[in-house]
Formats: sequence, C-alpha cells, structure tokens
Amino acid sequence: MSVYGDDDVPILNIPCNERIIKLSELFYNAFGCKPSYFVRVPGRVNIIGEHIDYCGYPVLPMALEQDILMAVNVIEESKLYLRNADTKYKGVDMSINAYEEFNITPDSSGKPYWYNYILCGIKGAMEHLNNSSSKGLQLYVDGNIPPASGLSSSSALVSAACLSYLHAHEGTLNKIEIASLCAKSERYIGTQGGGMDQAIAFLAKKYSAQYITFQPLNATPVALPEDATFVVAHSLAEANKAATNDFNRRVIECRLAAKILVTLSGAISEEKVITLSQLQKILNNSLNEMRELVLKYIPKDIYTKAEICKILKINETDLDELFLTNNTKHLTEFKLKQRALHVYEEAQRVEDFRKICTYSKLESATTNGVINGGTTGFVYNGSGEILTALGNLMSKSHDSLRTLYECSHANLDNLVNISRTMNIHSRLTGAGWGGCIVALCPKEMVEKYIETLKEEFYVKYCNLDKINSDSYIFATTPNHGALIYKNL
Ligand code: ADP
Ligand code: NG1
Ligand code: MG
Repeated sequence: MSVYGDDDVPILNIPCNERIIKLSELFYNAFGCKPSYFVRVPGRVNIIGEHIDYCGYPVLPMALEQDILMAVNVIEESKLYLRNADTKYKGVDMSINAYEEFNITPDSSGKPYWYNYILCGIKGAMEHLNNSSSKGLQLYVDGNIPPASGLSSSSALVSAACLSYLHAHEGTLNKIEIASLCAKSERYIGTQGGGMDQAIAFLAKKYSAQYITFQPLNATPVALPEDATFVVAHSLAEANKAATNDFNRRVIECRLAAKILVTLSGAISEEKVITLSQLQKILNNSLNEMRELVLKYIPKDIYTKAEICKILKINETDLDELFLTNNTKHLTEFKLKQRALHVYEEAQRVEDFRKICTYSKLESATTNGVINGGTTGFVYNGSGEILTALGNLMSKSHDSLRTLYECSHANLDNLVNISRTMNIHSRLTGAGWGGCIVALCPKEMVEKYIETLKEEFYVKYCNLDKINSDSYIFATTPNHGALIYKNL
C-alpha cells in the first residue's frame, strides 16, 4: 500500500538485499538493536550546466545508482551516535543541544570531519522544526559514491542526515521543500552552493535527466538520446570543496560581476546582492546580450578590491560584509569578466542541449524534417548528428571550465583529450579541481571506449594495474531519487 503522495519522499518496505543485511548486522553489532528505518540518497552526475546553479541558472543532472545508505534508530537520549561502514571514517558520539550551538568546524588542516556533513543536515532539520531536540539518533552510514569527486557525495550525506532527522520527528515536507532545506543546510559546511545537488537528490526520476530551475525550484524530465550512454571516469585526483576557498572564490566573483554590471549598466535592482540571472531578467536581455554587456562593462582581466570598491562606491568593510565569505575576505584580486562570460555561455549551452534532446525526441517520433537546435546552428538530419551536436556542447563546456573558470585539473584534461582522439566528447562534472569526467558515448562504442581509457589513462598515465582501474570508470543511466525504507 502506498503511504505517500507523488510530491513526497517515497516510503517503501525494507528490501532484502546483501547491502541492507550487512548494514543491519553492523548496526546491531554497534548498538545492540535493529535499525528502525533506512534512508537512501543518490549521488548525481551533472550532464551540463556547471558552476551556474548559484547564479540562478538551470542545470541538467541525473541521479546515479551509487548512494549513501543510512541505517537509523531513534532514541530517547539527546545524543547522536554516528558510525561508518568505511573504517577510515572514525565513529563519534556527541550530545545534541540546541542547534545554534552545533560545532561544525574543520580539523586543524582546514578539512571538514566526515560527520560535519551529518551535523549540517541535522542542524538544518532541527532549525526547520524549531526544536532543540529531546530525541537522539543512532546512525550507521554505508556510502559508495566516490568522495570528493564531483559526484555529490557530500550532498547525499547531508541530505540523508536531514531526512533521517525529519522522519524521526515526523516532519512533513514535500520533496521540493526538503531539497531546499538540504541546500541551505549544506551551506553550514562553509561552501555557498546553488542547490543543484540536493535538488536532483530528491527530484530525480528513473530513465530521464532533470532540467532543474531555481527560484522557484522545479524539475522537468529530459529524455536523453537512446543511442548513447553516459560514461563517468575518475581522474584519480580528489578535491574537497570545503577544504579550500576555490569554490567560494568563484561564487563571490560571480556576485561581484553581477553587482558591477547592475551598477554600470544603470539597471535598477531592489536586491543588495544580485545574481547574474536576476540581472538578465531585470534587463530583459538575451544571454548573448548579457555576454556583450560583460565585455563592455568589465573588460579587464583582473580587478583589485580597491577598484571594485571604487566602482561600487562602497568601502572595503562593506564589501567584505555584503559580498565576501569568511574564507574569501582576505583576497585582493578577482577575475570577473572570465567568470561572468563562462556563466552566460554555459547557461546558453544548457538551453541548447535541452532543446536538441527535446526536439530530437519529437522528430524521431514523427518523420524527418528540419528543426532548429537553439543557437548552435544545429539542424536535425538524423540521430548521429544529434550526438555530435550534444557532444560539441559538452566539449565547449569543458574548454570554458578549463580556461575561463580555471577549475579543471591536468588529469581531467588528459581524460578529455584521450576521449577526443576517439571522437568522444566529454567534460569535467561537478565543481572540478579533480574528480570525474562525464562522456557522451555512442552505445556501440562503450566497451571500446572504457578499454581505451583504462589502457591510455589508468595504466599508461597513472601506472595502475588494469584490473585495479575497473572501479574508476562506469557507464550509467538516470536513477531515481531519495527513499525511506521501513517495515510497513
Ligand atoms: P563531492 O564532490 O563528492 O560532493 P565534497 O568535497 O563536496 O565532494 O565532499 C566530500 C566529503 O564528503 C568527503 O571528504 C567526506 O568528508 C564526505 N563524505 C563523502 N562520502 C562519505 C562517506 N561515504 N562517508 C563519510 N563521509 C563521506
Ligand atoms: P560538488 O562538486 O558535487 O561538490 C558543487 C556544488 C553545486 C554546483 C557544482 C558546480 C555544493 C553542495 N555543490 O558540487 O551546487 O555549484 O559544484 O556546478 O555546493
Ligand atoms: Mg559536494
């Protein structure tokens, strides 16, 4: 019997599979009782639309099969008992007082403790429920999303913790509300993400990617070409986004670019801090017109803090207070033109990608004819050309992330270049600075592509044994979003 509506996180009977059995045993050995429910939140791969969610632009991710599975028991004691199936993540017990007093600080090297992500999720849920908690939780985590690799392991962990706490307290939020709450919760880790990861974690549907729009948050299914498979390959470089200021630096550069553009273009905004997409709406411009505005009003390669203050007619204290984060206040130089150009061009690529997917579906259902694929100059003539047009957009996205956004890594570029020698288009996915690429691979080439990457990248470039490279590369199809399992 179904006990949830379409808008709610599904609650299903506990499946009887090896992973659940193993996690239940670990849970029993640690806590001497069975878990009362499980939550499962998937990782994601973003197909296109990188570093634009926090500027308010739509993105196109899909959920992975890899996930965070969390076994949960609610206890009367006001404590958290946190355990992890991977022994590199040490267990911890702590009392939960008022959520305002949660200590979510990193270790001495600046890297967050793994359980800080859980505390973010629980803090967000407690804040939402406006309680300082009477009940506590025993949590056992089993995750198989490669961590710090752009596949959103962090948001799966934050979201699983938030959902566990909400369910324990019978919190009634629909998927969209929980996704927004989890996006807000994860910012307690220190990064100013835009909400893509938590949105797809809850709004994902099997068999289709999702076109996610923000303000208001919404997801529309996008059918991907049937003759292609998305392949994810790890660069063997990890990057924890909360351990450095690289991520926040990009966020604030976009904020500053938007504020300068609004000031110099004479547009009127009620907002103190404005996003690049809000500015486009106010001006009622096309994305291409926004590109031209960037070149006109922020032409320099580098802007100093003093120059920005002068343009905005504010002092450095106000600039710090309004626009910068704790870990970016000390920065003195900013790249505004490059970041804003990437954002407007990437936003256009998302629109083009979606249009081509949508039109090609319509077209294949009828007869052949001419369709216009956005600004790409693409004209539909058959399915091979669709893959080339989509692939070109992915390649351009990678080039822009490498040159304008400067968030690639030599290993990622190497993977992309090896793919290009096989005429396969790919791009870094997630925030970058390491992590994974996603490649659009014609179905009949998947086996050969995976073999070639193993040989040319993992064996020749990284000196791995071929057999050891198996776990770093996989083909994937769109999966469903977060679930709760309990005995119904
Ligand atoms: P990602 O791109 O995977 O989201 P982040 O840098 O945002 O990368 O977050 C990665 C961090 O999330 C890891 O360093 C670790 O602290 C935490 N994490 C991810 N997966 C797990 C897991 N299975 N168990 C514990 N912590 C995890
Ligand atoms: P990853 O790499 O998965 O941590 C981050 C942000 C996203 C988005 C992408 C870049 C968080 C939680 N995630 O993802 O919101 O900005 O980078 O497109 O901040
Ligand atoms: Mg993350």
